[in-house]
Amino acid sequence: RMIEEDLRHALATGEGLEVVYQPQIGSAGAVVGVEALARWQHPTHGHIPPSQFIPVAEQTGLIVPFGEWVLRQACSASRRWPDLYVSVNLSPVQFRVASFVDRVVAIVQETGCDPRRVELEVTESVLLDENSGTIAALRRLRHAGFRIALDDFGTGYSSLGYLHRFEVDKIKIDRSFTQSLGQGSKAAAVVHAIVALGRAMSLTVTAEGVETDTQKNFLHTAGCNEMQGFLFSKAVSAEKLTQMLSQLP
Ligand code: G
Ligand code: G
Ligand code: MN
Ligand code: NA
Repeated sequence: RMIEEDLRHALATGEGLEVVYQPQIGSAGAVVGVEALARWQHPTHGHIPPSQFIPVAEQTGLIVPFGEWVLRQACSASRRWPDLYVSVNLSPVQFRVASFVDRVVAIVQETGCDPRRVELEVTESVLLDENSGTIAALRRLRHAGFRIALDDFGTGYSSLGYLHRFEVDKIKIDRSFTQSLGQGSKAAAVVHAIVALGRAMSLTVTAEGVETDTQKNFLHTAGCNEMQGFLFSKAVSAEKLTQMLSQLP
């Protein structure tokens, strides 16, 4: 696999890899956090999206050093934004490493980052991996101060059974629901149900993929706590984000 060798090289040298940050907006309209998203500029193929290289990294185990690299970058960068939290995506594969929790804790310590400002995003598939020690790992991370967000909520198996067994702080409504708003009543019903569930369980509810004012207004009225999407900003470099924040009133 060419892409594997090239990714290994990129990781060893840092060449072509970057972490960008997409703002998350609170209900009062202020930026409250950012999601760290990996970018890879390949020397000959150009931009390769995460949807292509993350699966390769997962199959080859490279996701373990890659995930640690992203976390370290995000923690270091976030020291410039002390009022914001930073969210980092975790792959289920990272949870299979026995020392995973210790390594995550070591990275926040090394970078001088407060774990209470770090949110770890996991997908529903992570929670289905019942025998892997994942549940114990999530509990330990939470006790170490990290917040846990359930990403792509509603697209996986959506067994609601795990919500009372796993301690999570936030659910992120998948952008497929956001983007179906205004196309009939079903998406609206799903969003209302997720917000009600989140409120009943004292979870923060974030909507992803917000692109229009109509979607924003609907989500705001529905009681969604946070929003993220191109309407507010795409993911930008750490430098650009620092500049954007300094220009806000
Ligand atoms: O912008 P976007 O194309 O960046 O991201 C697509 C998907 O790739 C995201 O939904 C996210 O789940 C995944 N992704 C992006 N960056 C990372 C990362 O650093 N680690 C993991 N595990 N997934 C990531
Ligand atoms: O972690 P995850 O699946 O949720 O990552 C977010 C992904 O969604 C990234 O690929 C990011 O570029 C993308 N994204 C963020 N905001 C929007 C948006 O408003 N519209 C669309 N179509 N994609 C978005
Ligand atoms: Mn995410
Ligand atoms: Na998502």
